[in-house]
Amino acid sequence: MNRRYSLFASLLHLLLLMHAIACGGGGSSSSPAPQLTPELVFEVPGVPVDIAFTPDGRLLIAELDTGQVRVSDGATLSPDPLAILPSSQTEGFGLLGLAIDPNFATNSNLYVSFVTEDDSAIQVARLIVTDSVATVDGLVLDALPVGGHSGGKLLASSDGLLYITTGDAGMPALAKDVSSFAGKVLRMHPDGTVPESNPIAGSPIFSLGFRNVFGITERSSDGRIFVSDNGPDCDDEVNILVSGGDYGWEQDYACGVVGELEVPPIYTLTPSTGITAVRFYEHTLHSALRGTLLVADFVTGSIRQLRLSSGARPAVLEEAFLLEPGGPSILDVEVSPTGEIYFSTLGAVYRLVPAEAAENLGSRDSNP
Ligand SMILES: [Ca+2]
Ligand SMILES: [Ca+2]
Repeated sequence: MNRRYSLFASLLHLLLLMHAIACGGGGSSSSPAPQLTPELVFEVPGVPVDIAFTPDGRLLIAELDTGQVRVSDGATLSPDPLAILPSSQTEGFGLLGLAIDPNFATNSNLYVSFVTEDDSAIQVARLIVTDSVATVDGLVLDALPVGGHSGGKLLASSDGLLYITTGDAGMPALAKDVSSFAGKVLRMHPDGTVPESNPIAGSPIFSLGFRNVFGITERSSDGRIFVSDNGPDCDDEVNILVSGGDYGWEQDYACGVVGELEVPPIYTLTPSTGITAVRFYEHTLHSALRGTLLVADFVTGSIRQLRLSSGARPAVLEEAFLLEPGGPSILDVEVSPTGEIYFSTLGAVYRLVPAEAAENLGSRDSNP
């Protein structure tokens, strides 16, 4: 347990320190009584840093510390991994992210990102998943920079392209440097070639000026992509992703200041809480949530729900807590094909269930 909790120690330490010294608030959250409550689905032996559903309802789990891609039917965890990536054993490195191809039903493609065993780089690989095993089919990208901020989150978008987030590798000056892949969102064809429509000819770079992007999600209603970025002691951000956009992180960054040529965030949190996941909820199961952006964080263990306006420059219309602060640190949030909200923590996977049903279950248990 100590090892598990120490894996994110540097991030946590920084953010807790910040909390202690911070004054001034972030968003003006309203906090209606939560209608959904967490229910433990299963514990995970490693650190489930990223989770993803296949269209047929399997839940895949990337374990940061073991390099294993695990599989679940959404209720129990299989003891046998789908794959073990040759990834770093250094604390905090390892298997960083995974994403399911939107055409998974026909091509069975899974994408993963991981720090290599010698800690020299991050690789993005394409795998083919069968019932019980996933095998590497090729490399999408190699030689991405490694550091304290490594990003490594993936989005296989409905446009058929793969978006890859990086961190600034601890060197803020690289975030706007187009000769480096640090501090960027990259975009590739899944076969490892660079899309001709990328903003810089021949380069995987799609947008720049990021510190450490852990959250990336697509709004299926209009295909727009949103990313979070983690600020230092200020300015955790949610951003809409635009081709060639500059998101402002740089050496000597000034809190709250957006340069004239930079893309302004649509939402910020100061003091920052370490946003780990953003996910659009577009299913009909929980109709009150439909169209909202779920924003989860590491420090307070909360999930916010933001209702955004449509269009190229969305604004936050409403904000509330779906899951109040005070729970375990959240690493990822996903929506199952049946519309249930799942999230992973440092050692488990939970799902949100109607609070009323949970209470009824509780009272039934206490009155056998
Ligand atoms: Ca995920
Ligand atoms: Ca920014």
